[in-house]
Amino acid sequence: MCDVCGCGNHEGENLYKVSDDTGKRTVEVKEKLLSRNDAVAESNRRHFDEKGILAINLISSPGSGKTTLLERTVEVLGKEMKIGVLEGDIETERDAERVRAKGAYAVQLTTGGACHLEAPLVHKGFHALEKQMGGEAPDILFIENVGNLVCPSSFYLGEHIRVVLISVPEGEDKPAKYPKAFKTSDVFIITKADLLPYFDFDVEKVKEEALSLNPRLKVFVLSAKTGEGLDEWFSFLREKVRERKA
Ligand SMILES: Nc1nc2c(ncn2[C@@H]2O[C@H](COP(=O)(O)OP(=O)(O)OP(=O)(O)O)[C@@H](O)[C@H]2O)c(=O)[nH]1
Ligand SMILES: [Mg+2]
Ligand SMILES: [Zn+2]
Ligand SMILES: [Zn+2]
Repeated sequence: MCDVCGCGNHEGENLYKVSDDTGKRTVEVKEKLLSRNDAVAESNRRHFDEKGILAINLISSPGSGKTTLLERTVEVLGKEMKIGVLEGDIETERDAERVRAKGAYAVQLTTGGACHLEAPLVHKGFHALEKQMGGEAPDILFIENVGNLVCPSSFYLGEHIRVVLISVPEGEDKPAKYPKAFKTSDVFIITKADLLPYFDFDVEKVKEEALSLNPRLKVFVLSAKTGEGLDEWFSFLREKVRERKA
């Protein structure tokens, strides 16, 4: 369960509905949890660096199109390089099965209730993936986080690149409402661009809002359905893989 948003509600104690006094303790507990996560994340990062792996953490609300984008990515880049995927979900193997069907190596991580991935689970998953790959390492490791635009932003997993995705039907007001996901990411992808004619979604306005939160963001606008914008995404990934190997 999650001690960041308080959704875990451990033994009836909602961590955010507390008095000032208990609040102080809550902050300490949170800091301890996060620093333990970060220590394992750093060790994940060393694993990735030693093996020349580019690790990418994908964060979005449920249904924004993370797995669909991975399916398209594996179809194309899977012919040029080895792609591994860690699929984070609360339950089911469905997303791992989907990307495996496209030719990726994939391990499903089920959190059994938690709304985000944490570094120790990713560490376990990474070693399971290595085993699946017969001891080889992928060129790119995608980590698809649990569908949630809030809590995953607080947990560094050891990734080199963090990607936040918003799909057109979700609405153009999302960056300012979920600022942490945007402030901590390197890439912002607007997905389902094929639906722009049917929604009031001003791409320029959304880009501007996201960039005002984080000017470092590299922005892509794409559709996994029509293929629009995918080439730019693939070129970006190829370039990053080259940099990592160099
Ligand atoms: N029109 C349109 N639909 C899309 C696009 N990408 C994904 N979808 C649809 O959106 C739905 C959800 O897509 P997923 O890829 O499963 O979303 P997800 O982010 O992986 O969802 P969770 O893993 O549950 O968080 C599916 O019905 C997809 O077919 C797109 O570019 N255009
Ligand atoms: Mg998915
Ligand atoms: Zn949570
Ligand atoms: Zn290890």
